[in-house]
Amino acid sequence: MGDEIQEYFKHALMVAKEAGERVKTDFYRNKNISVKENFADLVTETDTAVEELIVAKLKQRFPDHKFIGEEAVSAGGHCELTDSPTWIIDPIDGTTNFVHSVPHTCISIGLAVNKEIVAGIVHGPILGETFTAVKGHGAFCNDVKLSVSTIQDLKQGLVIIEGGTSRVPGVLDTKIANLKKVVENCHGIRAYGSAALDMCFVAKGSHEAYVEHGIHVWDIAAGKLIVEEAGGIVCDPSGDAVDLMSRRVLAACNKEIACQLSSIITNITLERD
Ligand code: LIP
Repeated sequence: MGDEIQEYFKHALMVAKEAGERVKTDFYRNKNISVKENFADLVTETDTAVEELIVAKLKQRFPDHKFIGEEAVSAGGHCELTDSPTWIIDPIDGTTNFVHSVPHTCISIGLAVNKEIVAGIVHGPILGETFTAVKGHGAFCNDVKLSVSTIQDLKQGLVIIEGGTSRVPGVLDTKIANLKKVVENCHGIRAYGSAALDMCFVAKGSHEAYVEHGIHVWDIAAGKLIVEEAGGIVCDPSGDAVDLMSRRVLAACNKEIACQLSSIITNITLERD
């Protein structure tokens, strides 16, 4: 299986880079924008076109594989993770950034086999950073090996905590309360607007943790492996094992930071993917 995964990964990396060229071209143009769940949940023509491109290229080479793509699911498609090799795709993670021409935007492609992520690619075409991981082979950014931060005290850490796209009052109240607790307990908070890149920043060691409620499996599939292969941990914000379909995640450089962060967070239960 190891050689096969490497082959899948290499092909997907080529496809991600090709898709990145389309994202880069469209980034500097006027965008054709639509809304999904609410006025703050955006999709552009580029999201749809890039997802179609990625799925077509992967399907051509791996016709038996399954797919979970953000825009196909938003349009009513299936979101089912089985034991079959499944490509989990976010064509543009950080769509709001893309719309506003903020460079923190990326293509995220994760490959699950037996429901476990075995390869991950987070390609940021505007930032010029490509994060990759294959299970058991480490995590890299532009071919440089990544290692998480060694800080063990949250009070010395920099934490990423996102607002997300939900505008439901109760959800927002809990998020704001969480934000206050986190800011009271660390060096500072950041929000870059892309879950996949947020996770890669933990993998890179520049941030100690990232926590978010409201994300989807396509936002975190690739990032999960990249964090783990860089030596970090990915769990549920409650501290339990992560459930990729539960719409919430905590990534940290180590168990100590994960526990400290988890102990001050109030959790939100959301409809599963
Ligand atoms: C976005 C995430 C971001 C989160 C938003 C949204 P999209 O993904 O990456 O971190 O805060 O709620 O889910 O929609 O740009 O692919």
